Amino acid sequence: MNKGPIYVTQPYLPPLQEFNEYLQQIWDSKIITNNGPFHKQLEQKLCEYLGIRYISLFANGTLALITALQALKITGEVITTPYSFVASTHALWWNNIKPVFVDIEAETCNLNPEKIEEAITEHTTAILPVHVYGNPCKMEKIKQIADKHDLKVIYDAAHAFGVKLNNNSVLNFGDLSILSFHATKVFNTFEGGAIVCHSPEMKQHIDDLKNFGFRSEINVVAPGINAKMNEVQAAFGLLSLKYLNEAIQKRKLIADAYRKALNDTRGISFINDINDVFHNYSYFCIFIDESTYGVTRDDLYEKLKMHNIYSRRYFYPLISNFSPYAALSSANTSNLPVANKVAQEVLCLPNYPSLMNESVQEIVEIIKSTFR
Ligand code: T4K
Repeated sequence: MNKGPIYVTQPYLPPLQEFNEYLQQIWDSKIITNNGPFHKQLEQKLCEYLGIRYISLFANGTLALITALQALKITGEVITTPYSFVASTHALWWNNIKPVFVDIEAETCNLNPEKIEEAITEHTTAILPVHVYGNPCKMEKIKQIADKHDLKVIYDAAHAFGVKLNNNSVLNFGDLSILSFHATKVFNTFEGGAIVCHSPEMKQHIDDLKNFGFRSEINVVAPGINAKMNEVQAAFGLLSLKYLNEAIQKRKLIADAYRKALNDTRGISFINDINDVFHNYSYFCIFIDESTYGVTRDDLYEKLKMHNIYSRRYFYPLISNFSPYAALSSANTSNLPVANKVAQEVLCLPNYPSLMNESVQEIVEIIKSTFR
């Protein structure tokens, strides 16, 4: 029935004609990077759109994360989740920081605040939680723990663009939050990312760090890196922003359709919308209980593939099970029972604005007919 392959996601691409107009301006000005006019405009527009005060644009989310840790001078040990994209933990390694994995809660797949305190040692300096699939972490509880133990909190909000709790951006919590604008994200600039902070001084410091530490032509104030977003990326972001609400609405309709259709399928569960949260529907994942569904997650993944449908197992394997980290004591399966179980059960289904209703129905039919 479907003509071509269906991937877990496809980037939202605004009309090319309109992008050409931005490109023309770049060609005219010949400013293609280094805090040009589109870069400045995008920072301003994102602050307005997201309901935040300060943002620094980056070449990608991973460099934003690495730089956020530098900006706060984080050292020693950092408590984090094994249930994320590898970049969350790699950023610690690149800063010579030891990751300490703490288990997740099954309901949201986020770091379980109840498990954080027992992992704190004299070397702990920060907590790095992830708003997995854009579902907000228990931020108040995490703040209480961080304040009590004098720890910094850096949120990996790569999935949480536009997500709000009680009408307040999740990016307003924690010391810093990072975003990813990768092609696979709700809002993309091809590649891209950002750090969100809460003071002009911190914004200045982050801007220094992402541009070699240059404050002026003859003054280097910090050992910075080159992590800047360029003008073509920023222009694309400005244009995409105009279409974003519509794109999120389409994702919501698809998530609703999956939930409605799969609600009564035994052995299949999913995360419902959370009260008081404005969601961005960045991922739609199901969890397969093999004992009830009668088929393993991996068998369903393969079956979908046979139909040219490429779901993804985000996040399997756990970061803690990858070779660079597997020898850490906190990576032990007995320390992470929930994360290990969820990683075996999860399957992210295609959800993106241009996904056809017929494709959603086909995916649902395959899932239902695979049940034994
Ligand atoms: N923290 C978290 C929690 C993250 O999830 C990520 C990134 C980061 C930090 C780091 O941010 P960045 O440095 O990436 O800005 C993808 C993305 O590469 C990665 O950005 C993302 N998380 C992760 C969850 O997913 P892959 O290896 O699964 O991507 P890939 O290339 O297999 O793409 C998935 C599907 O998307 C493809 O099957 C087809 C479609 N696709 C992909 C690309 C790149 C397109 O249609 N067009 C495209 O250009 O990692």
